[in-house]
Amino acid sequence: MTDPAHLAGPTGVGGDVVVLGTGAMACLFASRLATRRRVTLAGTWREQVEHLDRDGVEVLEPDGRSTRRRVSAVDDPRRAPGAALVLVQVKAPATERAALWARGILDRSPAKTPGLALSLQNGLGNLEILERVVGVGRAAQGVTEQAAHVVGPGVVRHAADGPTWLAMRPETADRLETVAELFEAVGLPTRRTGDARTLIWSKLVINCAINPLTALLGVPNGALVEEPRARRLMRRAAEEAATVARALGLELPFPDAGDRAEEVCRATAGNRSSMLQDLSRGATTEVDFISGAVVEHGRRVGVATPVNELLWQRLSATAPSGPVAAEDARELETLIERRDSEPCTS
Ligand code: KPL
Repeated sequence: MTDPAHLAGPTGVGGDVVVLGTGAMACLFASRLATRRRVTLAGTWREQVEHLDRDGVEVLEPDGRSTRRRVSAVDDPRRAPGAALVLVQVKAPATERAALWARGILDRSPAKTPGLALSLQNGLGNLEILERVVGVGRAAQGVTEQAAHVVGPGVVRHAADGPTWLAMRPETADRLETVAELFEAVGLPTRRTGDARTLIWSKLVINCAINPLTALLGVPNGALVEEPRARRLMRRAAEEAATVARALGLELPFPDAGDRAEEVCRATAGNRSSMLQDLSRGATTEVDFISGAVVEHGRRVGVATPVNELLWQRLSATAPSGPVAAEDARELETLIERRDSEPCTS
């Protein structure tokens, strides 16, 4: 296999990597990249950072194998070493802060060419923040169909393998191609697209359908297709978001948003969604950047999004009250009550 470092030099975007974030996705990407590169994870979750720095990151793979790889980890991202490639894998509410950290890391990089801060996050608005803080020529967007969750300090279960998509915009395409080759070389299947907005909305349609419902019901992704009422709400959330995307002039890469959401549920059946993981550990969720973003864009283009509105209101203390259908609200409450009387342990 060719070594992508030859394309950018050992100090370029094919060289050392800093991953901002220490959650499941950050650990998964760090573990893969550590087979070829020096990787530092930087985050503020102190217990996780201590384990990662001392014991490395352990990934339990879908086929039952497990790997443990050495990484460095720092609990103050301002002390992360300079690097020309920064993966931004913090939760959306932390992007503003992470963008400042990313700028410092890129500025400290020994590389002669400009580096890249690549967002691999869920939700709307992350790229715009990165562009503002690190500059358009150093900000890039990807989304990933990998699915993983944390099972213990420093240990991640890789629940499903899927492609990572990179938006090849003219400002960054040359360096992002090096990143794509690096990802492929370390076993992260990678696809390229020209359209960052469509890419982000394609993932948003899925996240607004799966994440809030799995979080509220405390179930793994696959459970949503097994319960008819949950399945109906999930499909409607996805369809509302797809209608908003179309009203914004975007052409989504799947004909039916509900079917696509079901497909992702089945492909990632055993995974605990990122929002369920956040809610379980008492962390702020991304619901404002997922359901909230769908509702707000829907308002701007005159598309009603009552199911997203309901999920947003149920999960966010700051969601403004808007119209929701009483029947949907009753159905959701019934599902939640059932969860409370039959707690799910998976
Ligand atoms: O992106 C995800 C997430 O959990 O954030 C999905 C695709 C729903 C996989 O769990």
